[in-house]
Amino acid sequence: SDPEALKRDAAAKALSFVEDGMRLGLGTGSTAKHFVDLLAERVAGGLRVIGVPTSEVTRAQAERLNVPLTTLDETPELDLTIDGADEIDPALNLIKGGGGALLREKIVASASARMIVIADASKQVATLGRYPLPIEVNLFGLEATRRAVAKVLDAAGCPGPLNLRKKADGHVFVTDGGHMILDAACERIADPVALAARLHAVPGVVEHGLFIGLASFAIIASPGGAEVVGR
Ligand code: DER
Repeated sequence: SDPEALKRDAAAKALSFVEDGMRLGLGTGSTAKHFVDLLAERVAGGLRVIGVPTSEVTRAQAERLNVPLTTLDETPELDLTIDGADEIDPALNLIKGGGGALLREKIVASASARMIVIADASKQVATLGRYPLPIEVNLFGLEATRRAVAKVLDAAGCPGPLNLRKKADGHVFVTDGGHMILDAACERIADPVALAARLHAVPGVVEHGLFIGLASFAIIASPGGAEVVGR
């Protein structure tokens, strides 16, 4: 079946884990979009939930669909975050950030008791890294940060290149948080845990797309149906 149908299947299965009264993290991306669509239908039917959106795009969608929203300041502890991923390895470590929302996504996932990843089977990999690793960086001293990040990536065996993300119109992409994103071509990341720590140690790096130990389980959709994949 077509990829959108698979994404919708995974989103529908994730909805079965949502209970009345839950405080939810609302993910970003095309798969999470299906989840918010389906959640809104349940809210219209009387389901009582509140959600913290992980991006301005998801906020706008939720507002348009009348999904009640809150902020992480008002609701610092969430019950469940549902979000997509660009890559999922067997330990449920993720690469995220293809949609540029990784900073709020990681903050919201970290504030949640559980995080469910929803994806079609194309996201499952044996080793992370074929998908370019997004690294969110502060504008101040961008070139110095870029050099420092390049050194860390070299040491981790990522050959590069390290590209500043641009929008379709050629202008530099700026995140909801006002930062820029460097996308690192690694091919394969032998030790995601070590790379995650080394990137955080670089001043100027705000966040990166390696989500280590945050996903509780994944819901993977394939033509045979959506199945739960544990850690
Ligand atoms: O940008 C993100 O982090 C998205 O969640 C991404 O990881 C998955 O987006 P997709 O569901 O559109 O593939």
